[in-house]
Amino acid sequence: MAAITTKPEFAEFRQLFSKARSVLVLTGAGISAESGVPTFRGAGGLWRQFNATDLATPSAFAQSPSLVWEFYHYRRELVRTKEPNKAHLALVEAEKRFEKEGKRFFIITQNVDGLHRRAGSRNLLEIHGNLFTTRCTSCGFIEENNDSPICEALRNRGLPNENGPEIAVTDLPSCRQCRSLVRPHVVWFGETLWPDVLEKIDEEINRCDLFLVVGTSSVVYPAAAYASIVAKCGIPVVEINIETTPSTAVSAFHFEGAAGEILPTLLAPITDDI
Ligand code: BJW
Ligand code: ZN
Repeated sequence: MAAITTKPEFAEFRQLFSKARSVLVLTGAGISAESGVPTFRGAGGLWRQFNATDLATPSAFAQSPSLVWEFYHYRRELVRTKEPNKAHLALVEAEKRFEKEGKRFFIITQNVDGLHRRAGSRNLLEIHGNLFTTRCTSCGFIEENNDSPICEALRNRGLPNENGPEIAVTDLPSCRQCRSLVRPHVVWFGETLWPDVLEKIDEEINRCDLFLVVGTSSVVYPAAAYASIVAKCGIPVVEINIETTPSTAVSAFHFEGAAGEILPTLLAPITDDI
């Protein structure tokens, strides 16, 4: 990690970080990549012959709830086998330290994998929902569901290279209250984020004085707009990614590399070098 600490931007970032009273972090799929969770637009973004983003839509679910449930069942089972990585843990450590010092540290994640929560982050908003929560398509009942498999009909299904017959809707996960079909409680393309979530995002954006953007391609709205909104208010934006993205242009610093390698050094206790 000598490479990053010798960069002039590193020392400049550490100055900003030492003065920050309210750090906001936006994370995307890239932060979980080192845990072995595929990103959306990377090589792992294909499931069977489908783009993950084509299945994360209300129309895909309307057309084939069976197919979409197989896809989400596959991802639930995959994520269960994965652990938070050094990037998730560096954020947890930073949050604890900030709290002790009476400062704010808050994470907005687009990820539905629950790894931030499992790592121990508490000041956290999962803006696209969570793989382990369901919502009834009829009565709207929402509940956490960690069953494995989520229903008998999905046992041994969802494999990326094995198509099976359609599962009848009545055999798919159903609501405890009204027996109707449930869906993953996540935000699909074309759906709006939940009003309470949007309100909380606004609040956090308005109060932050340093904004970190980690492992997101910054192409999916509304999250894609946050870096430029924050930058327009004169708040420094710092991007950590293995590639440049639309957020790079508005970032004061872009640290190129894997989040699990960069974040632990970037967010290490400030007394180490100041
Ligand atoms: C690493 C790394 C390592 C790898 N270390 N980095 C304005 C303009 C144009 C369109 C729209 C607009 N407003 C809304 C829209 C429509 C749409 C949208 O944004 N479309 C764009 C694609 C153009 N947005 C919506 O529909 C949203 N709804 C909405 O805004 O409602 C109002 C409205 C609707 C319609 C029109 C106008 C207004 C809802 C978006 C919901 C997104 N849902 C998903 C699925 C969630 C459930 C699930 O997981 O199944 O969310 S799609 C998918 O993309 C998922 C992700 O959270 C999201 C973002 O992806 P992310 O996290 O950035 O992943 P990747 O794969 O794209 O990038 C990974 C990055 O990591 C890369 O940069 C790598 O380099 C990097 N990386 N390894 C650091 N080790
Ligand atoms: Zn119901």
